[in-house]
Amino acid sequence: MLTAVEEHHADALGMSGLLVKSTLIMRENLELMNERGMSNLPVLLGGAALTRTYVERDLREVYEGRVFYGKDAFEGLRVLDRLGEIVKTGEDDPNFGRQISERKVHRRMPGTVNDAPGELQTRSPDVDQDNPIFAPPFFGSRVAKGMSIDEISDYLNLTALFRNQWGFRPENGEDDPAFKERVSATLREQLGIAKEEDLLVPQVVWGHYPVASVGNDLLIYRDDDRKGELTRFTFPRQRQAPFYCIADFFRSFDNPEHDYASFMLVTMGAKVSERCAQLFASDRYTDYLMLHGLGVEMAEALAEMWHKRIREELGFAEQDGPTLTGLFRQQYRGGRYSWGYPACPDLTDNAKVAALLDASRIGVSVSEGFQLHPEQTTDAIICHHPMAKYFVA
Ligand code: B12
Repeated sequence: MLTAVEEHHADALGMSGLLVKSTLIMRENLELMNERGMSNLPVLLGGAALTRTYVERDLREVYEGRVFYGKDAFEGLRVLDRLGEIVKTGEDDPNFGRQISERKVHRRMPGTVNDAPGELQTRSPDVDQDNPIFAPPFFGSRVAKGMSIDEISDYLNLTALFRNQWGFRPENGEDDPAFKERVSATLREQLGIAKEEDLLVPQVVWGHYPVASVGNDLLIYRDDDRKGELTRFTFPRQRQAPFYCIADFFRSFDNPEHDYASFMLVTMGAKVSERCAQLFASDRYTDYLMLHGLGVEMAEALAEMWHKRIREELGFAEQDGPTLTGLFRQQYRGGRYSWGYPACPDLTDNAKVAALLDASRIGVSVSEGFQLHPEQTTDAIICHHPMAKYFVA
């Protein structure tokens, strides 16, 4: 990035962080810019993993120059406009981009559960241990390729795609069904292009394993004799009631009953990322936005579809809610947790999942920053326990 700044005589540098890990890299980048005497360059930061306070307090304390948070691209443009004015008029405001926001103080009422000392449990007393266990049809992992794009697109979250990714909004008092019907024409067109150019290459690696929990750990075995431990995951536990931890959703090691967990890693392949990069490089931003949005939401759709497939294999898919929107609200038995989300925030476990499932068979690797490559990839652990729903640890 710094080489590009020099090459293009940039007026400012923008960085975007999707994962929490990238926010730490941003901090290191700012420190490096200080060291190299490049802090005269204004920096704009944005992305799903950042907060305004992190940028306007923590990072302003680090960077010697100006640093701004951009909630969206428009806020970024407004900052650049103002920076342009400063250069043009010479009327500088030294506080602009440098003023450190006040630290937000979260006051807790004394005596609330948060303050209870020594409250940490080794297992949540609220999680039943007598739920039925569903034995999987096989142990170990399998690969699936060549799924139909049309079948996967039936699982698309149209609100996420049309509004969040593509930025469409209802027009002239349209209600939601009319809005979705109108934008569906664009979806059909985009899917048509993707199919014609073979841009979406859905691939899955998934598996079922005997498991046992020990405190916050989940031990994963090769076979039902539970002799060969393949790997283990350590999950965080809530520090207040109901003290949930993902490990609680499985029988403990000392329980005579054997329990099972499923894992999956799904990808839409590298081709869509490559095509997106080409479109971006040739300034075809609308085409880029449409294809990128489609690719990432198709990855989500494939995850939803394969999770259903796993429920079918385990034999309780008939408990699913009747609608697709219901599936997005976890109306099914059990739950699916992706690493990096609040019940299992540790992104380094992406590497363990990829190794357990041997994700190289579908061309997926894990970067130094524990990001999954290609971009349109996601992994998860699937629990059959009926109480396994989203929570924040
Ligand atoms: C869609 C999505 C996915 C998709 C695609 C991701 C992608 N590459 O785009 C898929 C299914 C592939 C995915 C996978 C994963 N995801 Co995800 N995903 C999301 C989701 C729901 C939306 C992200 C998105 O595309 N938004 C739409 C775009 C347009 O918005 P945006 O990126 O925020 O950008 C806007 C602004 O932030 C701003 N902006 C952005 N950058 C910049 C820069 C500047 C300079 C400025 C001014 C403005 C600006 O402008 C943009 C337009 O308004 C978010 C949650 C959320 N609501 O944000 C989680 C989220 C990003 N994912 C998350 C996680 C954990 C993952 C996985 C690690 C899960 C897993 N274990 O599989 C994987 C990682 C994938 C990988 N390759 O490594 C976490 C990340 C937090 C963390 N712990 O690091 C999030 C925040 C969810 C959460 N609440 O925990 N994910």
